[in-house]
Amino acid sequence: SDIPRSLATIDLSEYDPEQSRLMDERCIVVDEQDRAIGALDKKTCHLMENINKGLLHRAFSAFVFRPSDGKLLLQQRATEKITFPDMWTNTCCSHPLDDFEEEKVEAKQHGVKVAASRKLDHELGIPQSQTPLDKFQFLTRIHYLAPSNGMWGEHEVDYILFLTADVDVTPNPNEIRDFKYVDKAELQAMFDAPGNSFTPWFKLIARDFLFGWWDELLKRKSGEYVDAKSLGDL
Ligand code: DMA
Ligand code: MN
Repeated sequence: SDIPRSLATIDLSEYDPEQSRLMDERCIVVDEQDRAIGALDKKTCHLMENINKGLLHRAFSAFVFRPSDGKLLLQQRATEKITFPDMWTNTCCSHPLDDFEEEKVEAKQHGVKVAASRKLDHELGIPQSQTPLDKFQFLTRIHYLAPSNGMWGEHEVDYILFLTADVDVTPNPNEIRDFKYVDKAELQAMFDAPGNSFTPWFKLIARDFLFGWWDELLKRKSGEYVDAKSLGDL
């Protein structure tokens, strides 16, 4: 399938200026087989009106685990975020960008790993020296669609990446309201408690994959997690 011919846009003057600026980033537009077919700004890619015409882009979801106790680092998205504000979610999500040649490299999921390292630094202040590309484990990629608030939503091929590493977190307040490390029981308690809201992709990944993979990870002292039914879900 091709990029739809006429696409909607919107005025962002009512939103946070920094988050509005980031809407100019250029996402990689893909077809249902995750073949890159072009590039469009993040704003265009995240309007439901365009998503409903089939517009789809490439993304990653990174999960950082602490080696000492196997706890997962969660973040709560900032109120300033235009999509899914204030929701709890996995360590870091974003997009490999068409703006950077390296982030378009598909071999060994190089591009999404480069993007993950860049955004772990940007959102959580984690120095890139603590997130070397060869430490990321690619688990699988999932195709999902989820509306957010108002006119906004997500429609992505999302690459799931695990990283077991000690990291120093210095949150960027424009991106992140809060963060915490949780074990499986603590995460389950958060899901069960009234009043917490979670991003739809995090709920989906937790339900279908995370708890099983997490058990596997805890069994392997080395943190060297391999395999997964890679690419099975497209
Ligand atoms: C988008 O995340 C990616 C996924 C997997 C939902 P995001 O909204 O946090 O992206 P960004 O931080 O670039 O706004
Ligand atoms: Mn997206």
